[in-house]
Amino acid sequence: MLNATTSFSQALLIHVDFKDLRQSEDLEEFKLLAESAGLSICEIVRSSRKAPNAKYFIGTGKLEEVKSLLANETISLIIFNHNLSPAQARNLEAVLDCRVIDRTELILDIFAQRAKSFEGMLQVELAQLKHLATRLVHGWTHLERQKGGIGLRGPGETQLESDRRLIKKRIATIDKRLEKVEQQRQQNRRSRKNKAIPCVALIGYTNAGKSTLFNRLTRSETYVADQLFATLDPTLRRCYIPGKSEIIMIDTVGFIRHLPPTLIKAFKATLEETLQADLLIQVIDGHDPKRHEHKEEVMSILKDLGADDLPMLQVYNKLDLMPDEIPHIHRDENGKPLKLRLSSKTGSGIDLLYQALGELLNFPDHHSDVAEY
Ligand SMILES: Nc1nc2c(ncn2[C@@H]2O[C@H](COP(=O)(O)OP(=O)(O)OP(=O)(O)O)[C@@H](O)[C@H]2O)c(=O)[nH]1
Ligand SMILES: [Mg+2]
Repeated sequence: MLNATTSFSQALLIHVDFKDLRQSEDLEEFKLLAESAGLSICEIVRSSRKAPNAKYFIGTGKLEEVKSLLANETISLIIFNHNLSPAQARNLEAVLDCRVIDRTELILDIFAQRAKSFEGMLQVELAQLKHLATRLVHGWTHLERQKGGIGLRGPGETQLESDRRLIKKRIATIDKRLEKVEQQRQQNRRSRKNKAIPCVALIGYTNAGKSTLFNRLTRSETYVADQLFATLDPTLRRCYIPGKSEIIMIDTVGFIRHLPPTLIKAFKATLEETLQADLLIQVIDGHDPKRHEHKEEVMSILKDLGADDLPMLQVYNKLDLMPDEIPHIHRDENGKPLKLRLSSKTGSGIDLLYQALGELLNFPDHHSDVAEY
């Protein structure tokens, strides 16, 4: 697998604010992403623009600033908090003489470091290759245009063509392997459906606390960390709702603003697991000032996946950080649980979550179960 960001690389981050807020990214999140990739942040260069510069993304003044920082510090990697066009990335590397990666590549790199399952590793490699392929295709057509047609192909071009062929071949191999894994997954899903055990999937923005809640509910020890994309592979466990019945809980990869489309596509198979769930629990970091934006981002990704009409319970997590709030179920006009406040860390409010799950999954009441024994 490709790895752009080797551990402890000294990185220079470039963050551009745009007038149009929809185009803007979050600087704090960018820093956390770089740290989650194991990088140490050496410098941050900020700029604000109306629109990206076509050639270098940033303006020539900023480019000079970056150049002088490179001359004075040991920086081995430059990262943009935006996606660069293939031409911009090439121009920047040529003029700065330093490795330049963009937001998509940074996220892909974190995924590459985290992937543990066979399927996860294949999916990340597929996304990386597809990202690489777009760059090569652009480079190739660009060269082709310059050279002007048949009989004039130079050695560089031939190299690009054979690289493209190799990438295509590898993509086809991975596709085939993933297909097999997917068949296995469907088989497992069918047998679960036959047993009629309800499935509940935890979804939400990265770092919201999904795995912490998962561990509490299933008494397991899935990796939890104050890092973005701590979880990559979906994890399934059985879990008992006290006094009621058994369910299957699924912990999933976190979502992020402007998730690279190549990644969404690559993880579609995994996320389809989520689409088969009987209920989604959207975990929201109730303490995060950006929680509303994050919630909207999650909803828009769900919509893209065709999962926005699944029944959903919103769980506002990290209640322990909000001393004025108490665990509470918020219901809709029909009395159906809609939102819930709790703390996965301390466990306060978990009893309310069990209650809400029992109601939403239409489990018979606790007492009728007990009476049978
Ligand atoms: N104070 C507090 N911290 C919490 C709570 N739940 C989770 N955390 C912390 O939030 C951070 C992220 O938790 P995770 O459970 O890894 O979050 P996640 O949603 O699974 O994150 P990804 O797998 O990266 O998408 C960790 O440092 C947790 O200890 C909570 O209820 N209260
Ligand atoms: Mg997690």
